[in-house]
Amino acid sequence: MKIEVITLFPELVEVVTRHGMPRVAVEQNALELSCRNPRDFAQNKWRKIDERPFGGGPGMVMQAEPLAQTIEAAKAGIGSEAKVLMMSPQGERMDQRWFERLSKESGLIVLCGRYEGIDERLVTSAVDVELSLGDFVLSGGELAAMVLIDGIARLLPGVLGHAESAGQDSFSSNGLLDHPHYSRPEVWRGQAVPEILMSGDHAKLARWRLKRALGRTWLRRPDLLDKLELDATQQSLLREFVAELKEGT
Ligand code: 9D3
Repeated sequence: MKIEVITLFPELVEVVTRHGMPRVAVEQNALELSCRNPRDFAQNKWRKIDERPFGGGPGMVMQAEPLAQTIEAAKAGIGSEAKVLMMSPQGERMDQRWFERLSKESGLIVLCGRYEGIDERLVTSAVDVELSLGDFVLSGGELAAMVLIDGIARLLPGVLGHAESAGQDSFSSNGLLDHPHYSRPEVWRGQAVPEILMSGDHAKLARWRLKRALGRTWLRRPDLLDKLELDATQQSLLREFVAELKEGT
């Protein structure tokens, strides 16, 4: 996949491919990231691409023309059919389904805003979808773009043992939170790992992990459970979890 990021801070966004899964994706030629700076398309010698908002108000607005030209240049490089995403607090909230959908595209153009916002005429004429990280205020879209790139990189075919590991994610395979994890030593500062992990009984272990995943989701994210249709096994495991919890208190 090719991703072109349009940003006033290209050196910030490029950092995402220096580490971890996005780096592996680039090394394996599954991902190609390039950044374009709209300042390179400014129409003045100061490379200024922001102006005061019509109608007044605080802050500055990114102007339409330099952004339009940057998007056109990106499309020339990546293919004119590439979707244009804009990172925006007004956007649809990103989730794992968005990453899965977008990971199937061959090219993406990701527009990052700074200042108060972007001239709305550019947004309505050139942006296909606005995506948000959530209901909090950042100072620009770059970190959101980096989140998107990281989330997509680990889903690209050829990256990691992509099928195994990505398939077992919370939110992806069964829609539940993850079960807890334990590793060596068997006893750490007086705390032993749950006995079942040492038993070697794989069927029992799978049930235990599913029970813990269900229980945690019930405790911490009941909204996720509401969206699921638990099968009979899952329902009885969750009932066991709740019963054991009540015994313990
Ligand atoms: C405090 C300024 N806000 C006025 C009510 C508007 C505003 C403008 C620009 C708020 C944030 C930003 C910059 N944010 C992003 O570009 C952004 C973002 C975010 O702030 N939160 C969550 N997801 C995203 S994606 C892009």
